[in-house]
Amino acid sequence: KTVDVAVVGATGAVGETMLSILAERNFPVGKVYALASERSAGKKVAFGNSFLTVEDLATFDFSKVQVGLFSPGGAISREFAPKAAAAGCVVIDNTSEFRYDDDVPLIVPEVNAHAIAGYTQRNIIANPNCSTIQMLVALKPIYDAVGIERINVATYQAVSGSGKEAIEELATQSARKLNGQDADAVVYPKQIAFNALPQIDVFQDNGYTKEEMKMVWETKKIFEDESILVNPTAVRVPVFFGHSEAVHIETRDKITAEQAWELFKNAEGIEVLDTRRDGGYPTAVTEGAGHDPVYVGRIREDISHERGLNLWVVADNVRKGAALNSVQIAECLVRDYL
Ligand code: 2RA
Repeated sequence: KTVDVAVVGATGAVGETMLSILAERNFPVGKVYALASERSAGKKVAFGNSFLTVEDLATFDFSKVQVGLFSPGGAISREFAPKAAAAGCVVIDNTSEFRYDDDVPLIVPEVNAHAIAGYTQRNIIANPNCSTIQMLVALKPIYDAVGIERINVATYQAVSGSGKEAIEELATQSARKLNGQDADAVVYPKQIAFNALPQIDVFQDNGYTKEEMKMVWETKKIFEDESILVNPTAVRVPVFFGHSEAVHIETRDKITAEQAWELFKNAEGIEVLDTRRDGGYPTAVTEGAGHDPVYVGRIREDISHERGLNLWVVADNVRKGAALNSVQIAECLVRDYL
């Protein structure tokens, strides 16, 4: 069985990666349409060994496709996802626009694929935030085995999470600074080259940023557990691709590092890199960029808490954090529901 697919936001970092992953994974596409703004219509984007001509989203007839992979920015999804859904296209949306609606499933296939069944309510499925996805893929086996009462997490997020302009800003700013020149901070509030910014997205009244609160809200929804306590600090670092996270959890029942290691080794979507030797852990540059698994290392019992466990979690934020997770949701949808 094949399905016709539209990729919305096809010229963006995530949209381009969605197209390449659809081709890489031999997704059963009949026709695939690359959609973007009128300004981008006519451009060519790669799809496997061929090219697609970008079409104008505003005039596209969504009754022509069964699945829409959206990553066009929140405002565009807000306007066009309901229209596509009404035309019979099942929308898998990568923006935060619909994630917190009770009648929209929020899916990490390795964690809660069963919840995809709820897509029939609005014909919309939401893709979680990249920093949430990699953390919950890593925590799922622990959560199922011994329960998790509390999560403290500090993230070290690549600039590609902010899109192509941010990638360009890091490169240009770094070169200018190395040349002793000034470099304006445009995408970010402050210089990102050779720096670390403890702000991703806007500040909330409680002093957390929206990126941090997304990790709180989405963890509770995806684990279907309103009691779990989540305390994030999200930091932007001068890395191009790959988010890293220092995760400290308090489990309900005691688990040793060895027991956790075994759970990770046998868990879907996880690769363990943890030798306790020089370089024996995953990093954004080596394992993060361009890879699909969620990598787990630095597994160790918390010396300050009897049921504490510490992890270092790395994943490609554009692939598993957005495009791949969306395509995996589409694969489950086509296999089990369409
Ligand atoms: C970021 N998680 O990293 C956000 C959106 N991709 O900027």
